[in-house]
Amino acid sequence: MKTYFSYVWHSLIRGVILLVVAFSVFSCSEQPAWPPPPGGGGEAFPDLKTNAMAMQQWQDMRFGMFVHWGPVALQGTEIGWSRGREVPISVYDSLYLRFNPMRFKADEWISLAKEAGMKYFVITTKHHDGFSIWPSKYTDYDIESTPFKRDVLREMQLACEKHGILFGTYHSILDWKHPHYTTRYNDPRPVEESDMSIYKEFLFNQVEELVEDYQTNILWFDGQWEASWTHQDGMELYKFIRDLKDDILINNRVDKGYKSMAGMTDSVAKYAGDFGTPEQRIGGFNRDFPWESCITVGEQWAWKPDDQLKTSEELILTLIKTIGGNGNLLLNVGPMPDGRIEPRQVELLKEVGRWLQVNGEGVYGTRGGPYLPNNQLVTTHKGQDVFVHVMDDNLKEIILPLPEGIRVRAVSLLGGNRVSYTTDKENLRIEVPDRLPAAPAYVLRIRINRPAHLLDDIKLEW
Ligand code: FHN
Repeated sequence: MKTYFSYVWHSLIRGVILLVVAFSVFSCSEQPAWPPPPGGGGEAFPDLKTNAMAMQQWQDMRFGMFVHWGPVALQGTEIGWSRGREVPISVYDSLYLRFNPMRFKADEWISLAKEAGMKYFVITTKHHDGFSIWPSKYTDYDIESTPFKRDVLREMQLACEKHGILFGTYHSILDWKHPHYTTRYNDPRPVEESDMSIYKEFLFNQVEELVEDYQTNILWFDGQWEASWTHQDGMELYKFIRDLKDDILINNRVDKGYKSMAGMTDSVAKYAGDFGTPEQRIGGFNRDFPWESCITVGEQWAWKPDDQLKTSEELILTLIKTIGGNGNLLLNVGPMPDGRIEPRQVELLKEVGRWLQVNGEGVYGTRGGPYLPNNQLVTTHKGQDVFVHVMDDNLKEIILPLPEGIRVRAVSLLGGNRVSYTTDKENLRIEVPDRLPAAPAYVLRIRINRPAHLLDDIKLEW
């Protein structure tokens, strides 16, 4: 027999369940439906748009590991560029015969990426020097012809899958070694007998291997700038890849629209590509076209003995300024010839990871703004939260303009407690807590009364 008490109790439980369901539906409905990304196949394929879900997931990740590696690590000079320059071509092109990185462990690299707070991974499959880091069906100048023989790319793919890190690949369009690529670099070989149609078939075949055999999720092209590669070639390659795998992301260096300084694309309608690629610099604030800064931990892309490395503070501030501009950061390490990432770089990445363990809520799944960056702070936002990344720990008060209709529900310090604040008709005034986490930046979370992505960009007048 049901007693009155059990009836009341069950009604209460049912009511709580209904409330939880209603709240979760409402809060999910608060999740922003990000505007469709503008990129795609360019003017030749105007209806071929960037895969919106793939782009949203990639932007949510915000932070990835870039790796430039190959037999050139034996020399310690720059990959591709030192061939025929600091290193005679005959010497450079024979390095693979000595390449035997016996201490290479893909799991170690990806475990480090994970500990650093990186969510995706991009490795050079073939750089400008033409060496393929997987056993390609289309060349013998590849990993299978080295003493090491192991399929580095497969091992990286499997390690990424094991650790839940998105697997991506860098591939150089230009190839200064291939006989049919018609632009030479410090190389006396004539090009009269060279046939770009033969080279393009080789390039497309290798790209198909990366997509079909290794299921890459990101094709990070480079080396698009020489006359041998045309705008039409770029759009054709973009379409070819998307026909193979629709939910892949392809950067703007597949085509000719890359603007070197800004790293963005001259015209998204004209040129193919899904995201912009400012290099060795932090891109400008841009919520219209997705972008990613690629930056080295040291000064060289490939490993160099005693390279001048950035500090962990510099790396953390670089990450903050990048996401504050609505970009992703692809941070590059150059592994050593024995297959290890050098201990100095390992420690730097672990430092970044420790900062992200406290402040990751203000990074992952966010977008830049709504307050435009300045020298003291940048902001990111997610749902009804605005995150203020404060890079100046001398500030005693932070004043943020409040757009009409915006109400502040709470302010708190990530990794800390609630923070005192006052509001008037125009501003939010935050009293900076006395005790702050370790430098180089602390993050405040401001919960407001509506989805922050609806706010327009707000300029800070200070
Ligand atoms: O020439 C390359 C360079 O070696 C490196 O790969 C960077 C990073 O993507 N991209 C080119 C320089 O713009």
